[in-house]
Amino acid sequence: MTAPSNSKLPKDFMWGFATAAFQIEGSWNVDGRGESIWDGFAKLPGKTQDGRNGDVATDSYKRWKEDIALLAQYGVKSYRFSLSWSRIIPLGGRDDPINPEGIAFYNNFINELLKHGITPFVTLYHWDLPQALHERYLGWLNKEEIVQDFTRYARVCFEAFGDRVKHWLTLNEPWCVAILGYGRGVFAPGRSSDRTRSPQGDSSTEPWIVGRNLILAHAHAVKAYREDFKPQQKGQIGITLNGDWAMPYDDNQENIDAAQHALDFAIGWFADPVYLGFYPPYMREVLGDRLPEFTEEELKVVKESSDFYGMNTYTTNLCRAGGEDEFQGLVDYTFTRPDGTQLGTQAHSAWLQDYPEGFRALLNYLYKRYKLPIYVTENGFSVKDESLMPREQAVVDTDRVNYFRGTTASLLAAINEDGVDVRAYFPWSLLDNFEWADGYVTRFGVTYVDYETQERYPKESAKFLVKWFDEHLVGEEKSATSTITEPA
Ligand code: PNW
Repeated sequence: MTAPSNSKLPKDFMWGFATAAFQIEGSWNVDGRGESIWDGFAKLPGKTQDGRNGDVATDSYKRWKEDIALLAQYGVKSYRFSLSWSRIIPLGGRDDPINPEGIAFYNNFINELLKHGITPFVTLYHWDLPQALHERYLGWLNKEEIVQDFTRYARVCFEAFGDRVKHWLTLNEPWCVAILGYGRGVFAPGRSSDRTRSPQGDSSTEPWIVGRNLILAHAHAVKAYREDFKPQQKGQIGITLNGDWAMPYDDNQENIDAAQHALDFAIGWFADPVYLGFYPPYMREVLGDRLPEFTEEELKVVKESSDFYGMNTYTTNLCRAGGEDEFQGLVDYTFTRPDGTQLGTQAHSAWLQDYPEGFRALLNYLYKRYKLPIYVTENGFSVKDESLMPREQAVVDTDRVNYFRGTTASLLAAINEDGVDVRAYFPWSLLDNFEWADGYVTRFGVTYVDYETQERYPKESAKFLVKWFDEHLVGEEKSATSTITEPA
């Protein structure tokens, strides 16, 4: 039975799965790769929940063909992955040598994707800063150096891969880089004012400086692309931001305001400068001079420096005024409603509950405010205690299936009923993988990874998504089979 056309996705809608280099590649010291800040950080005692690191991860540097075969089997149209800066320029800097083996690896990878008719969606920076840049000049804290080094790295990538890559993301989730890396100190490089956590750092100033520098690095890479590559390569480039829907806890005006304040700090901090050309006034009010300004010259580069809105989103928070946490805009977050019920199903990650209505509301909010096509570059769910289950049980990931049933319905409603221009949807993640400070305890994959054998097993959620997109995409015959086979 075919669904009526208003319940279909628009023509050319892209879907596929997302990953990031450090979370899957492993082979941290192979073929000339340099060290990244996450290599050392994950090996420090107490930094990951299970004490494990990214040395092997899902072994995807070696099993890349297998990963692509899996994508082809799922019948995706697109794949979002990131490049490892330290494979391409091992020491990272603008005068440091390029590693031909790094370039060759991603060339082969991209060619293999294209051979299967899968469109590459490439992130330049998913948190794995070359360690040498942190040692030389404190990485993202150093505006002059990092902007030039990141721009050169971006140019090297456009030059090497831009003939085939037409969808670029500069930075993944700058909020996480700045707040979790330089404020809370739970992500590399682990700086914080909390001296039980870190010998160095100042959580009251560094995150805001890093945020400004991330925006500038992004903007200069985009400028380079638009001036020197886009005319021939004709691709699109933008940034991708994390941000969850914020709902007032109740009808009190102060809580209605609090929800907007939460959005200002989580999303507006980056999105307002990049799309509108100024910081949210509420941030200035709270942070005063600690929020570093852009010069006139800088603002010209920053404003309108993204061709689309790249949206990573997972959940919804109920917001109450009077919070103490500056990183949340002095807003209190909860999942418990005034009547004591929970907003949705709890994930393994403490910060995540399933609330699909929030996904639809956020799509509407972003489209109204920033008025650009939206690419959903991440969306996913970690099932509670999944890593404690035997594999046979873990692949029956009912809570994740319900999550994707909800978000796909919201996606369709936002497009067809609300008129939001959404062009792509990338569930996180293709595979269970290295979940940063959680180590391997938290699984986000639609494919189960047995970390003893590195064998991959499709979960029910993969089957659900494959079938759902099969039913909702219009047009051409799909090249891949949508029957999913289990490994022998
Ligand atoms: C994103 N939070 O990170 C990242 O882009 C992925 O690399 C990651 O694996 C995925 O989401 C799942 O966590 C986040 O604390 C990390 O709210 C932390 C938060 C949100 C997103």
